[in-house]
Amino acid sequence: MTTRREREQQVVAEGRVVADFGREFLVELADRRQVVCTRKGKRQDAACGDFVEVRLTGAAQGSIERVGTRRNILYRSDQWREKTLAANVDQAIILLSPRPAYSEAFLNLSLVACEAGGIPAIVALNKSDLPEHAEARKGLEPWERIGYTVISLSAKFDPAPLLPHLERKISLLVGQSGMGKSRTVNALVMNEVARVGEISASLGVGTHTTTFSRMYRLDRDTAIVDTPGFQSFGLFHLTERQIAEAMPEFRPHLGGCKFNDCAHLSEPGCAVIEAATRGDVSAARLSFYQVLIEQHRELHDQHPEWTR
Ligand SMILES: Nc1nc2c(ncn2[C@@H]2O[C@H](COP(=O)(O)OP(=O)(O)OP(=O)(O)O)[C@@H](O)[C@H]2O)c(=O)[nH]1
Ligand SMILES: [Mg+2]
Ligand SMILES: [Zn+2]
Repeated sequence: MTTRREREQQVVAEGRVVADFGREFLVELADRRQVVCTRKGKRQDAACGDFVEVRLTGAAQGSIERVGTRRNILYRSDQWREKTLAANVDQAIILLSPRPAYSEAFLNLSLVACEAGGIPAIVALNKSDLPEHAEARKGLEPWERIGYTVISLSAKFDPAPLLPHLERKISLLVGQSGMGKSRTVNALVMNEVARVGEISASLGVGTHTTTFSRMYRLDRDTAIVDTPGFQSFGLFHLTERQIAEAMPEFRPHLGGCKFNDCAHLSEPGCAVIEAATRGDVSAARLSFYQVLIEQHRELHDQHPEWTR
């Protein structure tokens, strides 16, 4: 326990969380000094990217006293809990690879999560050095038609195509395990990564598959956030309407349904379903949406306390 006098003598500083180890956070202060912080009390509510107020308790130690208001936040989730991926980012880069093959469901889910969170997303197909890349790239044409930017890169041999999309932004790398997120970060920021290896070793965290979110600065106003690979996004907090609005190609049709509360499942006079019949909305995306809504309803039936 610290006495009141000791606490009063401790310095309070502003900083930004640059790594979220779960129980501990790495906070970068204005003078670029990095301090390992605990979160005061039992709450673990700070996220990578958060602006925080830190009470310094030692040369390289502190405790997070306050978490600033967030511009946006993205969650990763499994069946049991939600964890934060990062907060206050400018865009998300959904990183895919032909081997292991990316999942279309994952791509669609991450795009919905980003749209609903107000985070612009681009799609990047990694491992362009692999022979399977060309076909995988063709498979992404439906997303390009919706209006998403799709680029190709090889984290191993040629990460350059990513560079113009990173400039003066904080980009969040999102993707399933093995897509090459860490390799991409490595290709962009060699030296820093070596340092993080040391930090993870000292915290007993493995260095292979990524287990925490970590922000790397490329220059003064450009940074990239590596995140742990995961399979799904928590969309339980969204309403059905928000999910439909998170499908950009649905938007022009949403006002045209016969019923005001149309969920676009099988209602008569549904403008979204009609658009799919004409081929203006892809059948695969409509079907993804409909399955998502059905799962959403099942979950909400189990949890009537959630809003729908
Ligand atoms: N051929 C080839 N292999 C790559 C490329 N990028 C990454 N890899 C390999 O793919 C594997 C997974 O890469 P990681 O960077 O660890 O993948 P990750 O997305 O960070 O995975 P998690 O941390 O588990 O989420 C490694 O063996 C990489 O060397 C690439 O451009 N070409
Ligand atoms: Mg990784
Ligand atoms: Zn409808």
